[in-house]
Amino acid sequence: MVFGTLRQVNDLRYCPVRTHGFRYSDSGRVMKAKLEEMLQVAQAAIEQADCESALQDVRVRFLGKKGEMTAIMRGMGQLPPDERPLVGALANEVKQQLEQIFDSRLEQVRHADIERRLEQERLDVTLPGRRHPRGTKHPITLVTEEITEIFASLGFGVEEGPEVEKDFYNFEALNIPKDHPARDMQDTFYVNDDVVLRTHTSPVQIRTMLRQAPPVRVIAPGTVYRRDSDITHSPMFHQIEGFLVDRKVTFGDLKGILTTFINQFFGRGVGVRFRPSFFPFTEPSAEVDIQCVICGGSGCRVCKNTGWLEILGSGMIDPEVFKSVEYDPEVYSGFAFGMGIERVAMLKYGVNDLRLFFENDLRFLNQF
Ligand code: 2NL
Repeated sequence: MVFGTLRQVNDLRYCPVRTHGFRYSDSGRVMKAKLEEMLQVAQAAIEQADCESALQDVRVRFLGKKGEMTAIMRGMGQLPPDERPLVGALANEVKQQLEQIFDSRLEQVRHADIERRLEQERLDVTLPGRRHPRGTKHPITLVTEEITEIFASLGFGVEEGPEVEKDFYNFEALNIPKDHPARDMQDTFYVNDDVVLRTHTSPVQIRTMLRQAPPVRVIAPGTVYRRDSDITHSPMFHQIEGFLVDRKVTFGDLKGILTTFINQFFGRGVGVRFRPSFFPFTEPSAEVDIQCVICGGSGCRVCKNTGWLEILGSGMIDPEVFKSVEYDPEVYSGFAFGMGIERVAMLKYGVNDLRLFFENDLRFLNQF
């Protein structure tokens, strides 16, 4: 009986010399006393330890490899041989008792810790949930969608195509001659001699015409690239082009469709004018202005005091383009147009700096 024996052993004052009916030598008595004292001190330390790590420290201090128990047991060699088994047994009992006290204290401490955490970290299931922040659509996306919707309501489909494009689709098929400045290294990003980053979404329309016979009406929104970077130009920007081809399409159809679009997008009653212009892929060509949305036409910084803002390029598709896609210019005619989405978005929302669209500043983006 471990406890019985120890209680006897502990009671040194009343039984200083004899234990288990055995008379110890001086060195045996010293070791026995040391073991008993250690038991007392360790017991007190275990009681005081109030967390798991403090408890582990106490264990190391008394029972660890370099601990007090080991130190005491070094005295074994000095004992008379017949005392060694007795002192060894006593040491084992002390160790076992310590371990038992230690384990029960460990359980207490762990239990107390769980209780404390249950109290402190109580989950309040009645609290409202944390909302995930919701993004908003980028203004360029919003404007692209709005323009697409308007043309969809006029019967136009939507086509997309590659941003890395062959010279043929981006330039050659559009009647842009070899010596045209747009083809210059200064203006276009070349991947190699024959491959460019598309400078407009016209190649999407060329691909569409090569794929399907008239009648077609399609718009092509997308990202385009030009070697241009200053306050009003970004090397990456967005464009929507559109075209319609059928028998007997006239400039009147062009004016009707584009005026309808402008009235829906900028509001009914805004002034519209068509100005003669030139593009290699249309003939005749026209630039389309609207009355300045900032000053209403009286003249300001934005319209450079003209009262008008250019928002579209357009024209009747050049017969040379029809030849590239094997449409018969004697049978078919059509119009095409193109606009920069950033410019239209700036006018619609009164944004005065193009760079705001690409800086990803949430204070700007959250306004849309
Ligand atoms: C502008 C001018 C324009 C076109 C784009 C086009 C496309 C094909 C055939 C003929 Cl496939 N034309 N596109 C026509 C006229 C003007 O854009 O100022 N864009 C920002």
